[in-house]
Order: sequence, then structure tokens, then C-alpha cells
Amino acid sequence: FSSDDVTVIFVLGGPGAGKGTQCSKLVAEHGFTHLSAGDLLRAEQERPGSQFGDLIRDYIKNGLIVPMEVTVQLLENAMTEALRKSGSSKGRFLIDGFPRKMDQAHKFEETVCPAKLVLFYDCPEETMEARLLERGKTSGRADDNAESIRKRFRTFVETSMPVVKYYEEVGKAVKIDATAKPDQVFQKTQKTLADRLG
Ligand code: UP5
Ligand code: MG
Repeated sequence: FSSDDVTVIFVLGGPGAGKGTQCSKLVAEHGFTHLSAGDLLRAEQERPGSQFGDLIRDYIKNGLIVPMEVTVQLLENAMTEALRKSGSSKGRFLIDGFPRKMDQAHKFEETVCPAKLVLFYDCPEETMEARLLERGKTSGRADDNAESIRKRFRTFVETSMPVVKYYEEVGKAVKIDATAKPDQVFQKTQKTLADRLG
């Protein structure tokens, strides 16, 4: 995709920081296309005939990062499909929960499209854990349990925080405090977008 036509925003933050919640609000008010890497992986896991179903199930349960080829391809397909449906070569995408490892970041920016901005939702683990355990009562997500949550936190600290640090160093990342109420976090999100994208 040409970055003249396509705007890509990476949405990062720990498990339960509120990435999906903020993306939904941005879709409702600003007409972005929201692509959650986790949602795409869960859909692929359920797709009859997928050769990756068992692999994805295993990685997600253990909070590990699925080999990047799978995820990058799913994202690229979803972007192509969204543009096709809209009948335009232009689009604005929120890529939620990706990249969470340096190799994914380089691969995506080189083969798909460079990101214009990275939103980083910053939230302490205690808060994220409480949110995820609460959601786990009804979410049906195989990773919303205490053991998987611990593994997800570990992967986030060890593997995904270096990606956030990298984008902070190159000046693309904006850190947003994610502990306030969703609407307050959204106000900061909107301000950031106005400041950075105009
Ligand atoms: N909530 C949200 N905001 C709140 C607020 N401000 N105040 C109070 N409550 C708030 O929110 C989580 C819960 O908190 C909800 O109940 C919400 O109402 C409440 P949500 O918006 O869903 O947070 P989010 O950050 O999206 O949390 P999620 O659980 O989706 O984060 P993860 O990053 O863990 O999950 P994801 O789906 O991105 O990835 C899952 C797994 O997929 C990974 O662990 C990994 O195994 C795999 N994966 C890959 O392998 N590669 C990838 O590239 C991506 C994923
Ligand atoms: Mg999410």
C-alpha cells in the first residue's frame, strides 16, 4: 500500500489496557477501519480448514506471539478486503495489538505500509489484571484466566515493550495514560490524533 493513500496507526499497550475499547470509539466517531491482530488470529483459529488453528490456539493460551508470517498476512488480507469493499484506494486503519515484537514491526513497515503514528496505552499490571479477570467471567476468551494473564504480561514486558521503546525513540509513539475512565482516555486519544495528524 502507498502511504500517500493509506494511513496506518499502530495501537499498543498491555493486555487489558483498553486498546479495543478506544479503537471502537475511534471507529464510531472518526471512521477508521479497526483491525485487531488478536481478533483476526481468533477468527483464523475458528475458520474451518485453516492449517494454523491448533498453532494459534496454543500460542494464545500461553500468551506467546504467533509466528509473524501468519499475522502479517492476515492483516494485509484484511486491509485489502476493507479497501475493496469501500471501493477506494484510500483508507485509515487502526492496527490494534500489533506489532508486539520487533521482527513484526520491521516486516510490516517494509512489506505492507509504514505507520504514521503509534498510540501507546500505559496502564499498571494490577489494573489490567483486574479488568481482564472481570471480563473473563463472560468473555469466553481462552486467555482471560489468571495463569494465561501472567504469561501475557511476561511476553508484553520482555518482547513488546522494546517495540514501544523503539517507536518512542524514533518519535512516532505517544504515551496515553489508560487508567482513567474510557471516555477520559478517549478525550486524550482525540487530542493526540488532532495534534499529530491534523
Ligand atoms: N476497559 C477498557 N478500558 C477501560 C477503562 N478505561 N476503565 C475501565 N475498564 C476498561 O479492555 C479490556 C477490559 O477492560 C474490557 O472488559 C473493557 O471493558 C475494560 P479492552 O479494550 O478489550 O483491552 P485490550 O487492550 O484490547 O485487551 P486485550 O485483552 O484484547 O489485549 P491483548 O493485547 O492481550 O489481546 P489481543 O487480542 O491483542 O492478543 C491476544 C493474543 O493473540 C496475544 O496474547 C498473542 O498470543 C496473540 N497475538 C499474536 O500472537 N500476535 C499479534 O500480533 C497479536 C496477538
Ligand atoms: Mg483487544
